[in-house]
Amino acid sequence: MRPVKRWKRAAALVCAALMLGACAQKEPDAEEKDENLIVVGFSEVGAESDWRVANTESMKNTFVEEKGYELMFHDAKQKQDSQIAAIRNYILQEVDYIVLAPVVEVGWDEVLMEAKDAGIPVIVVDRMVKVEDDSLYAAWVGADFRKEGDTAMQWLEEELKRQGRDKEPLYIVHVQGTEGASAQIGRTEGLEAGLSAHPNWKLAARLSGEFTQAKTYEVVLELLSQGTDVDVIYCENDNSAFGAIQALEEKGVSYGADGDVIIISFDATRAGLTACLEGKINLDVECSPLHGPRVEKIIRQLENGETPEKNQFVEEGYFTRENLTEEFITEREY
Ligand code: GZL
Repeated sequence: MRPVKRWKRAAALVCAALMLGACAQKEPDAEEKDENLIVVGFSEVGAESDWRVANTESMKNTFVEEKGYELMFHDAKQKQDSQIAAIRNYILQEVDYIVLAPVVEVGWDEVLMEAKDAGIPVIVVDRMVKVEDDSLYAAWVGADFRKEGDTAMQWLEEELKRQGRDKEPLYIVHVQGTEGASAQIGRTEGLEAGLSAHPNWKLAARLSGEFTQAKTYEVVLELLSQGTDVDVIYCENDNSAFGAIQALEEKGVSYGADGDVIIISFDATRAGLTACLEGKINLDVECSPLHGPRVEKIIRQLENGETPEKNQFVEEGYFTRENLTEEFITEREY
């Protein structure tokens, strides 16, 4: 483990507090910390969704002092500039590892080169980074977002056959997540492939829900007020699905497993699965946020001088009312 210079980190901490404001969370006096701890600097996207909160919790529950870690955490409030500043702060403080959950895929080459020049390995988690030189990060772990979209299209095709609606025109409203995020890119690609494969499926509207309930409620309510034909609302995460449902209910439009409008969602958080069990969401495609242990495994490999697998995809399923029970939902970790 790299010798961590406490006095330099303390000085950098003062700079960081000025630069990043209250976002930079730091444990009490570093002097009390055990010199042998592995210091991990984690740059998180924000707290925009239930999924993101669970992802943060997984990281904080993993990198604890009892397991030999000191975690430095920064919430970027979905701003890439803020993430870049946090990474520079971690470099100043000479952390042992940087973990980055990138808000979008591009714009990381320069700061990741600075980390590389400082000899600090970077592990990318959840969304991906697109960089010229993939030696700028040691490993990535996350979901196959295109596959998630394909899973949703496969299910929709089968569901329409089951309902005897597979030959009719079908109007799909697409609510996208944060533009440029891997989850948005992959899930959008899945829908676009589905639209290309089914000439009777029509894109009624493409809206930006930014992965949040509030924004999705606003844009879907506006669309419904225009009298647009809607048969399916394809929401790129659960919080967007909750916003769409809020708008549908306000307009008195029936939806879900027993209604007119089919709701497709992603993440399969506990709240999303509860809505699915209640018949409010027709399909919820799983996207695990529990990356803490997966990132720790990568760090342990690096500590042991091993080379972790570069891109590590997590296996995922999907849920409908038919394959859910209250007990199952209660027992899930998120
Ligand atoms: C997916 C993750 C997305 C979730 C959203 O891995 O990047 O960001 O689907 C979250 O809930 O905001």
